[in-house]
Amino acid sequence: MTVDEKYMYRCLQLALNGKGFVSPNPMVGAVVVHNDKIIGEGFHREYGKAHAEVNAIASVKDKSLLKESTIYVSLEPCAHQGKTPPCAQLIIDNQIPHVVIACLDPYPAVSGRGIKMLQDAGIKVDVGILEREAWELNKEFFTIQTKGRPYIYLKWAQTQDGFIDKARDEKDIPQPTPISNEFSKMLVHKKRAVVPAIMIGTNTAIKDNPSLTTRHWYGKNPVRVILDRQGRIPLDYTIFDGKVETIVFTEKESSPKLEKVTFIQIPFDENILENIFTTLKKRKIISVLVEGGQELLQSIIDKRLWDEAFIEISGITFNNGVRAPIIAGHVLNEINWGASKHIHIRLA
Ligand code: AOF
Ligand code: ZN
Repeated sequence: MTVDEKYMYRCLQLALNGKGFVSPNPMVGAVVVHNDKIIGEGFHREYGKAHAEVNAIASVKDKSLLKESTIYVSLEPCAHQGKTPPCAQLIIDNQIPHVVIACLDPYPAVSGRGIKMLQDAGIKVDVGILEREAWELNKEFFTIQTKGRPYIYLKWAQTQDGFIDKARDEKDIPQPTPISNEFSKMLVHKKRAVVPAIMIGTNTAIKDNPSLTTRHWYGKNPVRVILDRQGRIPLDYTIFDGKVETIVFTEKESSPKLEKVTFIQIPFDENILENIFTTLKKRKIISVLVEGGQELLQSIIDKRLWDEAFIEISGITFNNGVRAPIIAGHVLNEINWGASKHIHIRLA
């Protein structure tokens, strides 16, 4: 590990302290180094509040040392007047001669301008230290900025013989046959607790009457996002219990007034997924966990509108039923837990 990487790792570590508090802003950490010694540290603590550089510089006791220091930041210092003044200007004002950055800020008001401001002021700037790690840390923020949609996680459990559900008709509902074991269920709920939204299609909502909460873990419940073109989901179902914020995309002009439920009317045409994701982005939802069903998952896969997928292949067999989605990607991890295999893939 190089010296630059060592300090940049510390920036990433600090940045992580903002997890859960800064979204939809990125998590950012900064470290001020003088003569190979850290003399100041900071991170972006809360949405709308001071940026990492501000906190790091403020924590330096002897400000006269700044003129001989290097500041490490996990994201390009901002060049814009947002909710806070530009960090690049703060660095210039404090006459810090050297800035080391992990990656560029794709935010249109910044993207490269922060670096230019610094360089124009005669400051030495190095970019690209732990770039991949820094991207990974804020992959949701970067995806929103570069692709204009939230970061999409897909998740399903399938049987050994490739089914995600038994063939069920209206009279069987809602009685899904469990495929995951209790432990996997807990892991799914853990995942739910760290995403701002969870999404399912109409069939899943009708057949399973799910609650989409984090009850097997702890933490806040994500916003429920449901597709219901014709308003077929019964109003006494759990998703309408008024306990968790719920967004229903529908084609119907008029919908009932329900507590914590927002009906959004959109055309169910070939651009429906893009429209939904744009709407969620506008609502500051930076990532979505899509849990089913087959149709919704497959259409997201076919349109390459996903980023990561978590697939559990359990030991049981169904012989027939609803076929699991077909997906291909870059395998990040594959692990066996008891009778289940868990595969984690990323869009290639
Ligand atoms: C930095 N350091 O610690 C962070 C940055 O509304 P504002 O003023 O908080 O600006 C938000 C934008 O600033 C955000 O979208 C991202 O581009 C950048 N975040 N920049 O120099 C930081 N958190
Ligand atoms: Zn800033």
